[in-house]
Amino acid sequence: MKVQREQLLLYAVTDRTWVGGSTLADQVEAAIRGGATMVQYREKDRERPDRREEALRLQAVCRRYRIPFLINDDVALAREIGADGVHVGQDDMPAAEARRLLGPEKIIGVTAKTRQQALDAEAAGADYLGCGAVFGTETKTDTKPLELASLNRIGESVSIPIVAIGGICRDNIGRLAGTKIAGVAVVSGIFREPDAESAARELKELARRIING
Ligand code: TZP
Ligand code: MG
Repeated sequence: MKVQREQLLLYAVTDRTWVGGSTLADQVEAAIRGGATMVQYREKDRERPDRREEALRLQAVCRRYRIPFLINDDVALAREIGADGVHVGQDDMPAAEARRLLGPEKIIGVTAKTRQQALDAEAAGADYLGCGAVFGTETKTDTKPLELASLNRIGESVSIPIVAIGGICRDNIGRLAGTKIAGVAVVSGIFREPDAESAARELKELARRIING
């Protein structure tokens, strides 16, 4: 399953920090009902068996809505459960190796913060790039800011679509207007909100306006 540009418009990346009395699967379903176009399971602190079980639950939800479901970092888990793809950072398994293991049909996303990383990822078989952090974020503390000029340079250098990530919320998404992105990847702007569905709905509408004119 290869990714279409439109499927990157509102990319919901999970964080169970704010799940409270709900479940992550319910939160993801709410995000999808609000309009999330793709989902990434990113739960770095969970033990493997719990992660596998939770990933399977989320995958079932995504399948029901025909939304691509990707796993962050863990290519072995993605293979094991038959996820639609993986997202790997620069310190994770190299994209070429992930491609070799997953085959040509799966979606591979790669984090790229420079033009060179973007070109290398494209050459290695990436389907899309995640670029950030475009704004300040509390979700990932070890990430450096990426200026919008650099985001555009990356977008101009490759022919695969790019998504912006990092601190994107309803109040600042408008600042991405005119950049070369196909969509936005959002964690707290959806999952920290008390109503993930309406947060996703609002972000999708705003993303649509800045991306498709
Ligand atoms: N990579 C760069 S910033 C970031 C990741 C995973 C975190 C994005 O989370 P949020 O809550 O949308 O800022
Ligand atoms: Mg990673």
